[in-house]
Amino acid sequence: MLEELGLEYEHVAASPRTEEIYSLNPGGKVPVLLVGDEVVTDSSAIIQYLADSHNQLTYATGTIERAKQDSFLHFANDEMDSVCWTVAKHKFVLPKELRVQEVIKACAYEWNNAMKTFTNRLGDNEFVMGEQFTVPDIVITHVIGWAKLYDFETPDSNVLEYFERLRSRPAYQKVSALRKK
Ligand SMILES: N[C@@H](CCC(=O)N[C@@H](CS)C(=O)NCC(=O)O)C(=O)O
Repeated sequence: MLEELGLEYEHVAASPRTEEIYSLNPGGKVPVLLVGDEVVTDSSAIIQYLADSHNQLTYATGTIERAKQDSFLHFANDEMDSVCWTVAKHKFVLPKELRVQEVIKACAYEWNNAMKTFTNRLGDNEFVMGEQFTVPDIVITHVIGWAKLYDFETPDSNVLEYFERLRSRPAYQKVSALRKK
């Protein structure tokens, strides 16, 4: 979102569950956004704040468009991101004795259901909200990329075209290169 907005920022490649991060986020999770002395945690809150405070890449609060935009954001978090996060937990995050391999099959099933819903919700739109690129497009593109790491399928249709289109954006390309360093 910082790149999409063309803002200047400092990126600190901090690891989760370190003293540095616990001092900013009691959950020990990354990312965190520092704005002066203030700390904002949780990716969706971070990118929505950046969009709102710059009045760009978002519809205004209280509009029907914003309700629909938020609906895509909740859908992405509840039905896409949570599935990938559950896989991550059972592959490498949880203590070994708590990991359950069968859960991963259930997640693949849930992912495919989410993709059916998303195929219908996206339709022929360029972005989820139509012609306007907004906050949920960032989250959804990120999560589809994440799902590919687990060999979850992206329907070879409007969804794949959307993913390739969004991934080719200069901001995405720049941040991907940063992550590979
Ligand atoms: N709700 C948070 C979740 C962030 C999250 O789970 N981050 C992972 C890294 S991508 C993490 O810090 N994991 C460490 C842990 O779970 O202890 C968000 O949306 O930013």
